Amino acid sequence: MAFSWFKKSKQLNSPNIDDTPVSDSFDNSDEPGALHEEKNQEPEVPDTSPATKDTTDNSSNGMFNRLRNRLTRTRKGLTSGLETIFSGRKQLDEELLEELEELLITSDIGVKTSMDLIQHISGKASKISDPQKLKTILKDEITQLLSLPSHQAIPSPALEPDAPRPFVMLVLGVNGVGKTTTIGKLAARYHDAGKRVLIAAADTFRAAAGDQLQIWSGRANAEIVRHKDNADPAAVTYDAVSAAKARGVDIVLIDTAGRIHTKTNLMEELKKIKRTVTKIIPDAPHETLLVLDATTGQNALSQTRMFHEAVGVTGIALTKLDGTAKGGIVIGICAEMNIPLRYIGIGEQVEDLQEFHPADFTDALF
Ligand SMILES: Nc1nc2c(ncn2[C@@H]2O[C@H](COP(=O)(O)OP(=O)(O)OP(=O)(O)O)[C@@H](O)[C@H]2O)c(=O)[nH]1
Ligand SMILES: [Mg+2]
Repeated sequence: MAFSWFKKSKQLNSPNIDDTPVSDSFDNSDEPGALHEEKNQEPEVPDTSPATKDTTDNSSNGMFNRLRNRLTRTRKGLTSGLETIFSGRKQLDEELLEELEELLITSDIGVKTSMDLIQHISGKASKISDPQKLKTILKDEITQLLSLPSHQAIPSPALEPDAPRPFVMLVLGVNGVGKTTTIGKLAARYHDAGKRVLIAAADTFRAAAGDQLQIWSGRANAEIVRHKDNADPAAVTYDAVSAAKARGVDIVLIDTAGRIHTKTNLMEELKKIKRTVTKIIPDAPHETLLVLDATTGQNALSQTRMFHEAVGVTGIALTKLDGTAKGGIVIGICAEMNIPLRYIGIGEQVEDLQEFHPADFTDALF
């Protein structure tokens, strides 16, 4: 069924994805409650769930419950939005599709991906007579979108049986996105998997950064290589990777600054760190992990393009999905970037980093 809606020339660049300036600070302005009416909500995961009690249940059920719980804001935004736009209507017409597209864009799925989804849904319009049916079809479409072979990447290459040793992971991202926290969580995960982990404190810009990392390394039983504040990050990297090689460490995690003293460009600094790693281990870094903050919405896409162009990103970790109604950014990243989303951050605790599994994510979202 063709809707004239599709013939309308839409502004693909509005909001402007490519030209969005990269935020130098972390945008905390997301107020999910204000985005959508919160009527007709689904029942929440009961308060007795492990996530609510903040105890750790790492069974697959426990992890799924925690994921579902932490995605509550995004889920409520989507489901109550679907109810609202369907209220008083009996069928999926052009106007409803426009409102649906707006809802998807508000959830930060992205303009292009939202339009693609709407196009598919409009083809099934005759089958959609109530919000529940619409929800099912939207879920199917998103599942299909995330099921493309390009999104079925290995979630944790460092834990693959044939992973290089030491496996060197360079962690990047603008300031405040959650790099250090993600490194701490990864270090704990790798330690629990029986790996010997070393952290390089190559963020020498912020005085407290090394201390923060020291605390995380203590929690995760990881070794740490640290120099004085304002030391050369490449020198820290050199010492850390050399030590890892000499000591037979399995995994090296390099924490970098999101912001540096003005004279040197951040990207130039990162390139230098990368060259230093390569000097010691020619095929390293084996992973260049970009950390993105989900609450910054579409800005995350422009950050990805910027870092990828400069240093070549091989994997993404998307943090703070618990703090936003805009969790649709996961779908936007998967659909628009050809870089695997490996981890999602759903809280500040060590167990709040999960490998990204598209099917679980979609189930938790609806
Ligand atoms: N709610 C929530 N908070 C998170 C998550 N990941 C990180 N944070 C918080 O975000 C804040 C910034 O995290 P950091 O790890 O210090 O970020 P960073 O990128 O290392 O910051 P800089 O070193 O200043 O560039 C901290 O308060 C973290 O606890 C997450 O998944 N959910
Ligand atoms: Mg940091």
